[in-house]
Amino acid sequence: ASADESFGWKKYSTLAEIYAWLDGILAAYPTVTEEFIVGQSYEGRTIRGIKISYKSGNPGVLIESNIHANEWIASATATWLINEFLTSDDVLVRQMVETHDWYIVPVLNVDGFVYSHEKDRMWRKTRQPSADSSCIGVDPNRNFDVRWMESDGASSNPCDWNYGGPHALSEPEVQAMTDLVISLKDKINVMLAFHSYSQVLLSPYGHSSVEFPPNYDDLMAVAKAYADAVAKLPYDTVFQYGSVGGLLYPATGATIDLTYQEGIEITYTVEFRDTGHYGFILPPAHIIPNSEEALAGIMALLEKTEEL
Ligand code: ING
Ligand code: ZN
Repeated sequence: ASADESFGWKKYSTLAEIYAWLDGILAAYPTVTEEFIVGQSYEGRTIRGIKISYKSGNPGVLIESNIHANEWIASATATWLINEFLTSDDVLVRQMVETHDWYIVPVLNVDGFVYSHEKDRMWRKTRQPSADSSCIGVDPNRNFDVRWMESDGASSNPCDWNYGGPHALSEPEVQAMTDLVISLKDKINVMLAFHSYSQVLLSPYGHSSVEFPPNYDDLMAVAKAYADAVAKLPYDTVFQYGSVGGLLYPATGATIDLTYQEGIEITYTVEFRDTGHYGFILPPAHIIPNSEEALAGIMALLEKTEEL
């Protein structure tokens, strides 16, 4: 059986299963794939990424997935997309795939992801202990060094789900992702961070509900293209869009604010299915439809971006 048949996307996979599958993909497609190492987690796990490139020097797309441990649909979708990019024979998919260089990190918060599989399904944060509390872990999407802790959406209480950490970049996973963004920024035009749930595309900024980035109109036009493409599929899935601060809640220290600051001006958090019925515990039957929506959305997003 090929790597994709044994994987199947009929259930959520563990980190070990995802990494074994990734090994199979790298071995099966050696001319167009390449591994990159993002770094090491607090507990010493390797954070792995895959580059897919059919032609060097294409505009780059960076995908971060599962910075939050309990959002399992993120890595399920990221792995489905990797497979689709390598195996699809749809003309439009092939054209999109082969005219971009893809940098995909299927599981960024590896320690939290393992913990969410083995101990606590709802675990969100990293697993580094706190020096002044018995509570464990930091919200890595509040720990980047961009307006760190300058919003109510980041907590200074180590026991909170959105704890920003003792200082910016206290989490090795966040430092590693920061280094990756800085090393790739000149090659990347688009960055997406895969999360769940809410069915929204969230642009920068995180810090304000009244201040918007200079290219906000473009960001919304591109997000609309994604939402419109999802709406054309036969699933009745509705995506909304807006800025983090405007649509959601002001929250600082997130990856998308770093990528925006570093000049990657088309950048979103994509919050996948659903709108709260199952929430984080999305049944695995949603993996493939959610992934199809992500593929259609990303194709439209890139097409619209390239019209700008
Ligand atoms: N939502 C995101 C979170 O980190 C977000 C929303 C995106 C906040 C970007 C700040 C910046 O809270 C989930 N579900 O994690
Ligand atoms: Zn999240």
